[in-house]
Amino acid sequence: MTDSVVSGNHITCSVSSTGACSTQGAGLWIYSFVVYGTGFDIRSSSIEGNTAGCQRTSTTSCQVSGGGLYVAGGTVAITDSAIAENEASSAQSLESRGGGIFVAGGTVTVDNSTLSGNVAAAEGNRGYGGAIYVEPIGGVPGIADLAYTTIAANAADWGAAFAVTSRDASISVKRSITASAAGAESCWGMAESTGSGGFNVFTDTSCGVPAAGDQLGVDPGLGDLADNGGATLTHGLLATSPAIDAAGEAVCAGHANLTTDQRGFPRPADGDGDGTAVCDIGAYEAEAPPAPTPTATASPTLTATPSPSATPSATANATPSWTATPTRTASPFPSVTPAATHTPTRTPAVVLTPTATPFPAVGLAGSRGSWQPLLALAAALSWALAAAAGGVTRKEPRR
Ligand SMILES: [Ca+2]
Repeated sequence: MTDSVVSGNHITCSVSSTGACSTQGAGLWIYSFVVYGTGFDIRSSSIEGNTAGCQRTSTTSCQVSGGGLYVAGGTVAITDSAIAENEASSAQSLESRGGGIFVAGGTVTVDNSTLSGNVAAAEGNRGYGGAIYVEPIGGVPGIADLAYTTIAANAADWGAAFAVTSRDASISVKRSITASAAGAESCWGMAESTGSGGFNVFTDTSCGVPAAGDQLGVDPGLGDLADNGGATLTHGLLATSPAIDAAGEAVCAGHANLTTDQRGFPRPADGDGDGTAVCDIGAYEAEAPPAPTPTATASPTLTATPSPSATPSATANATPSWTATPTRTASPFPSVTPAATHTPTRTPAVVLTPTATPFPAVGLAGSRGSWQPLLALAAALSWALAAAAGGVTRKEPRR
């Protein structure tokens, strides 16, 4: 089934006698296609707004299974499609299971698709698996395996997104978004189911053992279910979504390599604009942000930017190199010229023996006898003074 729409169908049952009443697959009921050696493909199609319910009398057991799609064995592949706003519910039903898809044995693979707004609800809180419910049948395990899929805004009494009933039933998701209302548990019965194949965004922690790349308890940043291009409805990713470029691979490996998203837009794209195109988690690939358009700016006023002052580079405290201690050169001692021994030659003192020099006779009349000694004394005195001054050479007196 390709490029098709299955929408607005409704089934119900009503019995007035004792017995069971069951409704299955309001949109599609697919029975064991593997028997005929092939699977059943749903591609680029929408299964929307189908409802399964029942009318029950007081003595009737009523079960409602698969609002959008009921799979009984075989292999079903869903690609590039939307399964939205289907419902398995009735106020009177004993049990409602699989608002979007009910898998009763067999394998359903889902790629590049959106499961949104599907509901499983029943009287007495017995609605299970808002988007998908899986159980085995007749010894045939039931398997749902999802990749690059967005599961959002589904609701149920147990397992807003997924519910399984036994070890022979499993739901695994990888590189997908599972987002439920605040406080709701997305998964029920999956503690023993593999659950995560990695690189998922979950709004809570109910979906089994986490794997590498999982983001748990995280708001995936989804837009409303809308026509974002392509043939089917999708949840766009807000610019702040943690799913953008977070799938951990540049080749988007679902059950086959996916070169476009659910809408047909190329994937991967460089949604975070870091220069590397990585696949986004979920069915929607955010486009690369537009390159900033340079706006003409008025010629900038040049402000003198002070040149940065050079940060002084830490100089290592130079350890002063030891200056060579000057080699003492033997200072030549001044040669001492031995002082000439002065041997004073004593000039023998001349011993003067004053001799009375006879004064010339002075003829003085009258008083010759009284002037004589006085004149001699004066002459001796005069000579002695001249000798003391050195100016007189005295003649050695004759002997
Ligand atoms: Ca991307």
